[in-house]
Formats: sequence, C-alpha cells, structure tokens
Amino acid sequence: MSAPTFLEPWQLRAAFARSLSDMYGKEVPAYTTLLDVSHEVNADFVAQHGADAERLGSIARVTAERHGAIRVGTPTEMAQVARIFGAMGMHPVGFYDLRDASSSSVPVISTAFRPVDRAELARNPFRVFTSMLVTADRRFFTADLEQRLENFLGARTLFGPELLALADRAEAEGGLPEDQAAEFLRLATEAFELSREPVDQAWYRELEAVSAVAADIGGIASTHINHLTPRVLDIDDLYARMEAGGITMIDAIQGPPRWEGPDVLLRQTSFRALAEPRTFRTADGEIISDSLRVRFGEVEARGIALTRAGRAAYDAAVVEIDEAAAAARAGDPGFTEAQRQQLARAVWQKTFPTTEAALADLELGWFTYEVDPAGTGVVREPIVYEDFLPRSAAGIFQSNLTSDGAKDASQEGTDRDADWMAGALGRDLNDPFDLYADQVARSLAAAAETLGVDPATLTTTHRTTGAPR
Ligand code: OOG
Ligand code: NI
Repeated sequence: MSAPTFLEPWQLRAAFARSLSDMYGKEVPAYTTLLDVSHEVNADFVAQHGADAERLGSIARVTAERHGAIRVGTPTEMAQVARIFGAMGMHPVGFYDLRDASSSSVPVISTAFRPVDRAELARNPFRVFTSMLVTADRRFFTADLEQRLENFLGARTLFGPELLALADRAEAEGGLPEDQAAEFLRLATEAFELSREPVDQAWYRELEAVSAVAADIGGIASTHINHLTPRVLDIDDLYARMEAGGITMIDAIQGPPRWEGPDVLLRQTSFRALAEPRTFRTADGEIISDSLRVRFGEVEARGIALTRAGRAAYDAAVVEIDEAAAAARAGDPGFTEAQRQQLARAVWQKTFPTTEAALADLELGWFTYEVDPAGTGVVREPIVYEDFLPRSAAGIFQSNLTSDGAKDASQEGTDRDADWMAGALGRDLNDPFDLYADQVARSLAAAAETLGVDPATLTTTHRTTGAPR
C-alpha cells in the first residue's frame, strides 16, 4: 500500500502518538525499558488467557495504546493545545481539580483530550491528560508572585504560528495533505521536546518552594511531554517484573485493588522522576550544570467504565479503604502495603459484584449490546474506561514531587469548574458519563433496528445467554 496523500485526523493522531513515543524513547531510555517489559507482559497474558485476554481491547490496540501528560500555564496556552489536538480528532473530556485531590501543593486543573466516537477510539485511542496552573489561587501564589508568573507566561510562546495555522487548517478541512501533515507532526513533536535552554535558577527555585509542579510549568520558557504511558493487561505482573529488573516503582498501584472480579476503571503505577542533566543561569549570570527531576515513567491497566452509580460506589469504597488503612496504621506502625491491599480487596468484595453480568444488571458498569452472529439476540460487551481518576492523578503527581511545597490552607481557593474550563478552551467540554451513555444508546438503537424489536426490551427478552461472566 502506498502512503496516503491526505491524512485524516485519526491518521495524524496515530502518527503523532508514534512520533512522540520515538522522541520520548530517545530522551528517556527507561521509557523504552518500560515498553519492552509491557510488551512481554501483554504477550504472556495473551498466551495464558487466549481470546479472553482481548475482552477489553484487541492486543493490537492495547500494544499501540498510550496516554501522554502535558502541563501548561495559561488559558491562552490551553486553548492553543485544544487547537493542536482538535486537528487530530482529540476533544476535551472531563474536568479534574487536582488542587484539592492532593495533600501536597499541586496548583492545577486538568482535562483530557481524546477521541470521543467509538469508531475513532478503535482506530487509535491516544489521549493526553492536560493540566494548567491556577495562578490566581491564593493558597499557592501571593498576588505579587501571581503577577510575576503571569508576566513570565505571557511573554513566552509554546506553540508557534505555523504550527497553529496548520492545526486550524487540519481541523477545518478534516485533515492535511501529506507534506503539510509531515510539517505539522514535526512542529507538534518539537513543541514537546525538553528544552536545552538554561533555566533561570532563582526564578525556578522560587517557584519550586511553592510547588514543584508550578516550577516545572512556569519556571521554564517551554513545555515538554511529562510522561507517556503504555497500557498493560496485567499491571501486577508488570510491577513485579520492573522491580525484579532493578527499577524502583512507587509504593502502590493507584486505583482499584487486584481482585477476583471484573477490572473496573483504571489502575496505574509509576517509577520516580528521572534526574536529567540541565543547565541553569545563576543570579550573577553564570551558566552551571545541574539536573532536574521532572519526568517519570507510568503504566496502566484499563477496566470497565462505571456508571454514575458505579462511580459513586467506587468513590465511597476508596474513602472507606483510606479510613480503615489509617486506623490500622495508627494501631500498627508496621502496617504494610500488602496489608493495605488485602484490606482494599475486602472492601471491594462487598462493594462490587464478581461478574460482568451483575455489574450490568445492577447498572454499575457500562456495556454495549451487539447483535449475535446468529441474528437472534444481543450479546453484552463491556465499554473500556477511556478517562482518568482525579485521586490517582493526584497520587501520580504527588509521588514524584521532590518536595511537598507550600500550601496556605487558611486562604480561600479560586473557583474553577467544568464551565470555566470550557470557556478557557473556547470549546464544549464533554462529560465522560454522557459519552458512555451515548455509546450504549447507539448500540441499543442499532441492534433493535437490526432485530426489528423495541430497544427497551433488548437487554432483557432478547439477550443471548452465553456463559456467565
Ligand atoms: C499528570 C498526572 C496524571 C494520570 O495518568 O493520571 C496522569 C501529570 O503528571 O502531568 O497522568
Ligand atoms: Ni499519566
């Protein structure tokens, strides 16, 4: 097959994900190790579990699947990011407020850019968790620091006019001719490379005293990809293999515990930020070599998306586990992560059913319904969770900070919500629950039409009863 002469948004997205991955692999060799181990884990999992292994995504999709994380400073920069991702068919989904989700100083709010249609997700599910500073939040920044930070951010250019013009053209015209596509991809990748420019030491350190995240975002005149995360089918296995290979992982796997029932939402773990050589400009103009720890490795396993009721049950379970673990730790300072996992599993057992069928019947998880091969009824297929978890995200930020920073809890926080984010982006912000509900409704409507029945009766009367899951 010859190379396409016109690249559609999904082709730009897939090519960008590959190009970013190649660049990041050159910059951060440990990422390449992580990819190798992830591929081994996935291959072994498929060998052991056969067709069942692919229930939450084909091995081809899972192997290519990544999410990235980037951080910017202002609403203007955020809106520019939206244009670049818009060109790739990635739209803002969800609002995450990490200021309250973290005990350390993490002064950001976030959204995720991702494909929203089922067909687009199937073509390439690349998503990017994108955070921006809330410089007006007095718990973190004094009025004086806010002003200097705004001046600094206002004076920098993260994304050049040529990149943005190509992005706008791609979005307006539904893609780009191949020469322009190549240029767009080159410029977009370059925008996320680590800058070699000397860092203003005094400015960086001043921000770092408030928040390492603020220094990473606002202490430097450029941005960079913070991490790229491969997906694995068995994250416990991955964790054990990385540790065995001499890479120290953070203490815990964030999110749901390992247990005997269906995987839901998202489980993530990471290894610590890597110290990378950087040059600094000191107060008296001297250029010195030092290092910064700003990037890290992360890996994830994805499970079934939960309904609002399922999510509420998840959130309550997380609180219950935390409280029980805190109480146990108070009584026994030697309380281990393994014991915490065991406790979490017990909470899970009373919160979630152990089969997909029950998850569907209790309306805790999202499932689509496809006409079975015989054309006599429908079969239930789980919908994979395509989003993020604020608490896990905060945990990932936090576990990699060099210091806790300083947060003045006596100050009033600045209100930020999904509507504010939509305004900053100048675009609609998709609600993840609405997107999942819409996928279900479409699948039911299509199946009902094929079978010539009322969609309301589909999941009961017309459900093909296969082996219970
Ligand atoms: C983002 C942290 C959150 C995730 O996977 O939850 C995240 C960041 O470090 O910028 O990537
Ligand atoms: Ni991440």
